[in-house]
Amino acid sequence: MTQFTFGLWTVGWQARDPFGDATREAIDPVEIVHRLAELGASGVTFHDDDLVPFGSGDAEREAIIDRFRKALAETGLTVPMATTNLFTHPIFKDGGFTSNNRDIRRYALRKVIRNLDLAVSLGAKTYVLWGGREGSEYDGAKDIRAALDRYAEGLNLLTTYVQEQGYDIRFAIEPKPNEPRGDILLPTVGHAIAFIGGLEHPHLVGLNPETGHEQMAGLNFMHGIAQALWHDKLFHIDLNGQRGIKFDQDLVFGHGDIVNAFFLVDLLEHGGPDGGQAYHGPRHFDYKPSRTEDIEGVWASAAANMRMYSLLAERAKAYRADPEVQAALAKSRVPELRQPTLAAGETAADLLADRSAFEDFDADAAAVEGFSFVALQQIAIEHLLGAR
Ligand code: GLT
Ligand code: MN
Ligand code: MN
Ligand code: MN
Repeated sequence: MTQFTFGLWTVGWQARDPFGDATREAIDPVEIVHRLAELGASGVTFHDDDLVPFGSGDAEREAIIDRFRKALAETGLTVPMATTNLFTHPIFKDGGFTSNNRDIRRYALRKVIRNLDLAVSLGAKTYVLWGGREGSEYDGAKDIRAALDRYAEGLNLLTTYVQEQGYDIRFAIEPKPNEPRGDILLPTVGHAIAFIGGLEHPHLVGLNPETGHEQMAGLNFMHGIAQALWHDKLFHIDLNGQRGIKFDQDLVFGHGDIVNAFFLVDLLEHGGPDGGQAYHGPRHFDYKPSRTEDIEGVWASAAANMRMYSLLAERAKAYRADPEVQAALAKSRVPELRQPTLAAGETAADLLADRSAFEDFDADAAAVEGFSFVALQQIAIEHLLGAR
């Protein structure tokens, strides 16, 4: 069974935006747990402040956590991931790990560790870091190299801490190009992967890419996920929908670029060795029920995410199983790319000695043949539309 998970902050979003007030009441996290379980989700994720309101005292915090644990036990919902809110409180207006103010950086680290301890006690295996406020509006206001030093310092502290504690948890950086900051540090999957390579414990740090965040930068989300898999860095995933380069829409999964969503699901479900799953973690939806929706619309939109994923998985399965698709893939030479360009043991000298590769190679003749990519795409779209 596919594991579907949702953040408390997704269905719980009250739809306050920069131009308008909330259109919905807050929902008790305990109710969210029960409703998600009824809808068929297997897990729930949260920011510290989604569960325990900022500024709650220790006794209050314990009481809230106890109620939450009880709801989890009653429903069987798991907590595979948790994260920290380092963006809502005004203290974080210039960031958490990379604020110019050192005291704020120290406070941010403490806030993360406090919720990390809770996350581990609830069984979470992934701890997400979305640095939405880590960035700037003004190029002269932030020393970017120093900020990256501080970002790395924070992650190095956390990876050392979890090893000292013997925790079985890894960190996942969530890139985003902009919003709420004018420019956010580690803006894309590629930037984050490069950054991880410079950390002290890179094996404990991977990615939590979000569909809309890559698409806001005009990038191909499926390509980003494929590269994260190639680096063994797809620790978690935030699925949602986005229509083009504009503000972060957080639509239902598949309600944005559905063709890219189809190929993404195909990759996750069939991109592994022997056509199996390429990613085994939770299919986590980080969407926002649109501001126009009432509470009924909230639960309908939550169900829509799971339904979209399941429908796309069904369509991808039919696509993979279709002999015409296999023939079209072969005609387009898609499987041929898996064949190494050099023969086993072949050296540069051998390649240079191979006259058939160059001197006797008829480039003009080889250029005539087309790749039939359009025909392949047409079959894929017909499967996506249920026309095959
Ligand atoms: C916030 C952000 C999301 C992140 C969440 C994790 S918070 O809602 O817009 O994309 O995944 O901090
Ligand atoms: Mn988003
Ligand atoms: Mn978001
Ligand atoms: Mn997200």
